[in-house]
Amino acid sequence: MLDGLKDTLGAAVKKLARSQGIDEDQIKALARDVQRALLQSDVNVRQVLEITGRLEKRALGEEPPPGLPRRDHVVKILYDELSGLLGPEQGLDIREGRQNTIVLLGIQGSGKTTAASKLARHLSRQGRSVGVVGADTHRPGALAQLRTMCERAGAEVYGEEGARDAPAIVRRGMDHFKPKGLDVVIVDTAGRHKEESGLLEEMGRISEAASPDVVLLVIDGTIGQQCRAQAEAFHKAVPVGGVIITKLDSSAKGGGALAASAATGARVMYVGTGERIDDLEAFSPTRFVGRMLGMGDVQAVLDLARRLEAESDEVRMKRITSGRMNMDDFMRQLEDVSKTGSLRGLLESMPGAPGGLKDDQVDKAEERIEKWRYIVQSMTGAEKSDPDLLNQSRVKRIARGSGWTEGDVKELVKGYKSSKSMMKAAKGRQMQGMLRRMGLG
Ligand SMILES: Nc1nc2c(ncn2[C@@H]2O[C@H](COP(=O)(O)OP(=O)(O)OP(=O)(O)O)[C@@H](O)[C@H]2O)c(=O)[nH]1
Ligand SMILES: [Mg+2]
Repeated sequence: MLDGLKDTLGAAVKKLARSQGIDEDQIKALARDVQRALLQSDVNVRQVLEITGRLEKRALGEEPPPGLPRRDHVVKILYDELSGLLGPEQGLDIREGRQNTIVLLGIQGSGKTTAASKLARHLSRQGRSVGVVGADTHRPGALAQLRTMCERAGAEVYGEEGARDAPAIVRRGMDHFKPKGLDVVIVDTAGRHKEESGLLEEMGRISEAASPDVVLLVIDGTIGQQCRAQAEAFHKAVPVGGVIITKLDSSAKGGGALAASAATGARVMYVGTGERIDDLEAFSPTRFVGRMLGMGDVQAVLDLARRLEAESDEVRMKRITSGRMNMDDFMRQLEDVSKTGSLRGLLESMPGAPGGLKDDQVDKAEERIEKWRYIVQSMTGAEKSDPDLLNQSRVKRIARGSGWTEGDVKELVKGYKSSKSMMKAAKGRQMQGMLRRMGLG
């Protein structure tokens, strides 16, 4: 999959690994190689320039944690930036003990019917019972195609030969499966040409009939960066919870497709990598980038960097006390505190906190940290390092992605901001005392 991108990026990393000291020329050359690789993969020019601009700036400006060779640090920055381009990690959330309904949308030929059966197969392999509703009333033979493919997936198909009213089929299909207590029901829909606004309207009515837990948009990866416009158009009609990008095996433009979808805030959850029923992969941005860079080389670097970064708390503390705390620092502090069980101490040290805290107040605070953890996971790398970026539309996207409300996201931002200014104000000695009380010193 995406061999071109992999070859070019892999070669750039190898070139860097072979070089002796790292100087500005080498970093510039790396940025150029990355630019070329991304553009060839049809990533949008603006995204490419943004990412290579940041790569250069960070590689030249940031000090590696003590002990990490500069060269490895640069590889790690490259890895960070590329994963950031693909958005946060997010899989399909299947709730246990009830039926989960998934509606697949997408234009004609994008790969919906194939994806429906691949997904049915994928989920039944995980031990889940799956039913599929065929609601494509436009394409002759659609139901037969679905039945053939789903037979291989071991999933029952509900369909009505010759019926015309797709939303009504969906309603009856839902009634049919409801008493069976399945784990998942997948609805395959019709895709006509993208210009037809009737398609989007019908999608709305199907979605109403199915009341899905999640709508997945199926996009043909061979269209590259045009994915963005398509994802946006669909999202206006129906809230899209995730994306499946298909045909990544037969396209050099897959990188652009992935990056463009992520840029809309949609999560790429699966990628199709072939015509066979097993050619579906759960998509993980970090794993994907690792593979593109040649995971063998990169994993060791990342492990080392992580270890050294954990050791370089000094660096982090300096950042925090100089008022440059980022969202990761904030969460790390909260997590360290809740891990060491000194949350009570922290809460009691907060200005305005009542003297003796009740247990349920501590429990509430722990719940809140848990909630915030999900919210932070829905932020992009850029948002985490600069939470000032969080405007209304980003807050909305994060709320949608994390499953909490916009109010919850704002509460986190407020908590972060007050903690940031408190940390800045409490420098030096005072800071030490406070950290100790928080279980950090
Ligand atoms: N190479 C490759 N081909 C794929 C992949 N996914 C789907 N296809 C092919 O793309 C074509 C269209 O797939 P379908 O699943 O029928 O697409 P659809 O969206 O259901 O099409 P309509 O129902 O007509 O809108 C078929 O020939 C599939 O075999 C993939 O991941 N890789
Ligand atoms: Mg179809």
